[in-house]
Amino acid sequence: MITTVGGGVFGVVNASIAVLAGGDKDDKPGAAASPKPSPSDRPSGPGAGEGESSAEPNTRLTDCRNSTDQWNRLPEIPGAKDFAPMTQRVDFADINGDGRDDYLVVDAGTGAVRVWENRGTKSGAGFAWGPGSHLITATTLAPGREYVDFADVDGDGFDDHLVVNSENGSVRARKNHDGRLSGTEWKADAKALHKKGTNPGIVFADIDGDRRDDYLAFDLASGDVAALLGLFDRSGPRPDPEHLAQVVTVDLGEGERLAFHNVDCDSRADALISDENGPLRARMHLDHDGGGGLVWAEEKQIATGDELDRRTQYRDFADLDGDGRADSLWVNRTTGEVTPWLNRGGD
Ligand SMILES: [Ca+2]
Ligand SMILES: [Ca+2]
Ligand SMILES: [Ca+2]
Ligand SMILES: [Ca+2]
Repeated sequence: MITTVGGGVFGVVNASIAVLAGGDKDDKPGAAASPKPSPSDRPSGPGAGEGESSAEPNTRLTDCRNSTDQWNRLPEIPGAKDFAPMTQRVDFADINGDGRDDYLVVDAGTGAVRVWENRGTKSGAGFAWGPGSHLITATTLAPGREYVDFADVDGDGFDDHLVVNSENGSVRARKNHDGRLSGTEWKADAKALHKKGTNPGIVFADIDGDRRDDYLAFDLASGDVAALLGLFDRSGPRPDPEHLAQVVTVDLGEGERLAFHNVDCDSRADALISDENGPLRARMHLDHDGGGGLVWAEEKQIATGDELDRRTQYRDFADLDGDGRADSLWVNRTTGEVTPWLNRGGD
């Protein structure tokens, strides 16, 4: 999933919106514990995968406790051997539906996607990965306008393959069945959010906690985030997705990115503001206000990011251990290597 919107990076990442700017410093989530970045397993392709069930709409995550270790740094995830940074990006999505996001390499030119199944980690050890394999060998993409993303738009627990048009906001979705992509392609225009002349950043996240990833459009100029809730269901595009004109407003500073992921113990996506200099701030999504609006907590820092090297790394998010909370990842732009920080409650 591409998680970031804002500055120049948008379109290359998955569930965040970002405004890139300068800064230097590292990004290390919170007061973090236990570094020991000894090299470990290498990502290698999707395997079978089981498929545990996930949280009920708007309920607390069953295994979620805000323990005291906050962010737990695990050994580095090696990048794919032949990773090509000029044309490829690292992404994470749950392809086999086991709740853990798998490691992907997406080629922006050919649309090819390789996947390495995330086989989990045991008590602080590094993650184990299946062998790399092609999920998709090619996808036709309009150069400069269309890009590949992944999100679970129909709520079945498998992240679906999306082609997003950044110019007009339309989405082509291919449903993921048991780790494979079916032949059926769904299309949604999302016109409600795309007025002529606007070009908002698009990300997908579950804003209402019903397990379906919703369509979010971030307008950098105003800071407003609008949404189409439930653009798809299990049978295809819905004719009347609920339009929320103002989900939340976020004022991004230079070098900051906005992303939406759940980081606490409910199942609703929270707003994450990542500073390239390191700090990570969040506005927790509390609930509906009863009048159709959403309630958000005040912004607070949830990670210091002290050691993030912004020259070589950027921050992304994915749920690597499958507990329902997004973990913080530092991705090396050149090698595709990832430093994972498991979310244990933040700062
Ligand atoms: Ca998985
Ligand atoms: Ca799905
Ligand atoms: Ca949340
Ligand atoms: Ca997690």
